[in-house]
Amino acid sequence: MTSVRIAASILSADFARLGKEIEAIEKAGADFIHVDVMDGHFVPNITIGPVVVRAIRPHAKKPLDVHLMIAPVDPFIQAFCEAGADGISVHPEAGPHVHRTLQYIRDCGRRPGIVLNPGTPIDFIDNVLDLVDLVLIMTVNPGFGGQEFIASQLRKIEAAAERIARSGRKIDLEVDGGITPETARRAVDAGANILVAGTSVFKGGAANYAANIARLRG
Ligand code: S6P
Ligand code: MG
Repeated sequence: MTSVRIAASILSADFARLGKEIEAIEKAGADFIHVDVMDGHFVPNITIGPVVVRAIRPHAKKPLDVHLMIAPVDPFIQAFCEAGADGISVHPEAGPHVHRTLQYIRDCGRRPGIVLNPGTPIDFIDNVLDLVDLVLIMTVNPGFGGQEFIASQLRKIEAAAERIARSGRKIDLEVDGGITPETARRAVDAGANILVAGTSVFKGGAANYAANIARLRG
């Protein structure tokens, strides 16, 4: 499982010291910095906006993997692009024209991603696979860190992996929610190559980050 890449979700970092936390988690081996953007409307929590992405940008050497859980999403894409997001992932339920939204992210020079909630059918990726660099399968209902992995989504990860392989395009398959060393292995066995983890990487303070990440790599 050594080739799996880890996207550290700063939702579980110390928000009073975000810059330092990002530097520490990168030093510990994180491959991406995952930024969870929530609006209290699309999901039942409020987190951060473009000004925070702009503020953390200079502290991150690794790509900022921005997960937008906001609706409507379209009016904010440009702001996140300008703030320094490298990848921007959107939910198909977050606007009326997900195809157009993904095209717009590409036109901004960013990596477009499509995200499926646990209740969203796999078929939602079929007509946009030619547009995306990333498929993100949620293994919790988004809104909060520290939730339990929903094992029924393993079949969806497998289905996404098959469809990505059939597309012939190089598309990353990311999994987000409830990732522990045990669920990491199951997600990777199902076909994931990027794991988002918050609780399990930031636990115990900076002295433990490298070991936490190493345990997820298996
Ligand atoms: C989960 C959240 C996710 C996160 C999360 C993962 O509600 O919306 O998008 O990336 O931070 O956290 P954890 O604690 O499950 O690893
Ligand atoms: Mg996320």
